[in-house]
Amino acid sequence: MGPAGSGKSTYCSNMVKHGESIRRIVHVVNLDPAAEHFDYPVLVDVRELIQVDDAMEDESLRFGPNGGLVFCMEYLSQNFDWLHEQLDDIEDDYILFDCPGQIELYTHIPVMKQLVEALQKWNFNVCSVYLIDSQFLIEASKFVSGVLTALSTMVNLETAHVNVMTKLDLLSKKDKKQLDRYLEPTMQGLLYDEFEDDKFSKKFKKLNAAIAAMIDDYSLVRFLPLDQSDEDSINYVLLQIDTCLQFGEDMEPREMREQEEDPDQVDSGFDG
Ligand SMILES: Nc1nc2c(ncn2[C@@H]2O[C@H](COP(=O)(O)OP(=O)(O)OP(=O)(O)O)[C@@H](O)[C@H]2O)c(=O)[nH]1
Ligand SMILES: [Mg+2]
Repeated sequence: MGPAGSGKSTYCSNMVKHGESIRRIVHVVNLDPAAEHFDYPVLVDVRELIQVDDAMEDESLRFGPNGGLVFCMEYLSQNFDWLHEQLDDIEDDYILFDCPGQIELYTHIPVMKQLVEALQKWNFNVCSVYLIDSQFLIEASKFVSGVLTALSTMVNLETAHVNVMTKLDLLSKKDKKQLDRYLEPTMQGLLYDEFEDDKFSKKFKKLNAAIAAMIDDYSLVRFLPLDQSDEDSINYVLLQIDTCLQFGEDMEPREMREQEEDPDQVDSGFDG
């Protein structure tokens, strides 16, 4: 998940490619009814159930793009059986869900929460991965709004949750030097620097201090850095998420079985 353009589809595509290089199968489900371009192979595509044009072009609906998307996602929530059928035969069941970016799906309407509950009912371990573009983070005021959206998603979905800062390859050397401040942020410290200036009113500063204290109180907002040009960085993110999912805990016996059958084959075939 994550705001529009934060790199969700690219993340999925990078994880599929990384999976190929470490002999691990990563499936992707496209959950964006408005998706036009992605370059990963899809296991399931929500557009086969409904797409945003259906809701926009229908004479009786006539939605715009955002209302259309909400309509499609609600339609999906009424048709989870369809999704369950498509997921039923998967053996190597590490599945990424490439979600739409609209924040209201995570904060205002229940569809994503319902999806999480359905997946859990079907015995999947679920971890939310929330992506934010590092270009927006390297400025304290934008960072706060990014953190708040990540936090409200986390509180709303109630799953294990990992925040990832994407597009590090695009940061300048100067911005990279500041990165540590943002990966494990103390909000009060960040905002103190930003709003020290006298041009801000007392009330505005007080509001920001209150928001910062609230975020610090949760002390749950951390970001994993992701540089798609660095294989180690991709692997690090994958492993952190594996830990949250307890993924691969049942791998050992199967790995040993496979080694007995085929001594060359060590790390393929995970069970989720
Ligand atoms: N350099 C660089 N570009 C990236 C990275 N991730 C995404 N991009 C670019 O950012 C743009 C948006 O990426 P997408 O993966 O489509 O983002 P998205 O979150 O799926 O976007 P929506 O589905 O429209 O919400 C594309 O032009 C990508 O090529 C990255 O890590 N590095
Ligand atoms: Mg996308």
